[in-house]
Amino acid sequence: MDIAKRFTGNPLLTVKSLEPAIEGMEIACILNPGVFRYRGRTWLVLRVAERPVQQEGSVSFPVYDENGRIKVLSFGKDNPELDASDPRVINYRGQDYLTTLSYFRLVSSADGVNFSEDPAYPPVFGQGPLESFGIEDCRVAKMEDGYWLTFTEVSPVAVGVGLMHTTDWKHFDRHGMIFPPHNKDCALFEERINGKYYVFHRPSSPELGGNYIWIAESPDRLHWGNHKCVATTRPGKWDSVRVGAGAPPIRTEKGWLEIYHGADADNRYCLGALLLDLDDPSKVIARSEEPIMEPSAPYELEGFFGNVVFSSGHIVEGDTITMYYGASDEVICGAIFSIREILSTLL
Ligand code: MAN
Repeated sequence: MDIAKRFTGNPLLTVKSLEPAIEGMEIACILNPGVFRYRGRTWLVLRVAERPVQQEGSVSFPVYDENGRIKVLSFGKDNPELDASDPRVINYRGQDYLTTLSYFRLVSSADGVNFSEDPAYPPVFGQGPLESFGIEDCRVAKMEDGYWLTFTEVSPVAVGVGLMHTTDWKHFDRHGMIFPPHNKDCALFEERINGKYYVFHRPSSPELGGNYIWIAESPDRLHWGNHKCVATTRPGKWDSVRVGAGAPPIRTEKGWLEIYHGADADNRYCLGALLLDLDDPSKVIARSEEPIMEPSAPYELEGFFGNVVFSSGHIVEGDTITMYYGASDEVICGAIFSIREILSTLL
């Protein structure tokens, strides 16, 4: 049952809401934000995806070269060695490329609905060879020593998880790749449990296993071990092909509540919930049988990559989760959930 109360003003941000940050490009999508409170305002770390205005008959997209400069690659659509059947990724002669280059933009709001950009907080771009196809889908964990960002790093050799730390959102300490390929959907717990840091992550094991949610622990957030699988895909269900964690989990009386995404073979992305033991979050207490949110609004059904609701951030106040989510891989929307109501679907 879909129990999300969508904002009436959805979508809150579209490709028209910002100017492109890379010269000569247009914004193709704004999606999957990390969310946090800072200086009395609600902030979103947007994933902005840019590419050149597309010409008839070819597909062109930007990448960083070895000197960190943007270069544009272009392939003719009639080229028999090109597979451009997915709007997000193409394959040419066995090599995968992304059709857009993603980076992060910060916007903030006093009312949680109207967001604007402040030039004092410039965009954050990928750096170095492991981010030459961009950075994506940031999760923000607010901890006692500042904000910790986990995000996807993409390059010709890997899709993996990167880590950054900031206290002022102007200077970032980059800690490199914490989970090597293939891995994404990484969400830190915002507090330690029995002295240890915890994280959800999503390795992919194509031969044996699949795209499952794992948990790991660490003494310092840089070195992770004691990995355990907490949620697999479920044949015949809405989360039959891919599952991945969303925002940092929420501490509730009943356990850690994690809203995760699940996709089926048609690439339809819905949201469900996991409830995990407060003292040992590798123990799953309950899991949604049915989605708590599924694509239904027009902006969730049609877009750059339709039939997608994808969450990587929210604000929690008492019983209320205010979630900001990516719809159709193209726009940013808002929705409200009640924690009590989610728990009642689980227990
Ligand atoms: C998938 C999608 C894309 C993303 C790539 C690389 O294909 O999630 O949006 O760019 O993976 O992470």
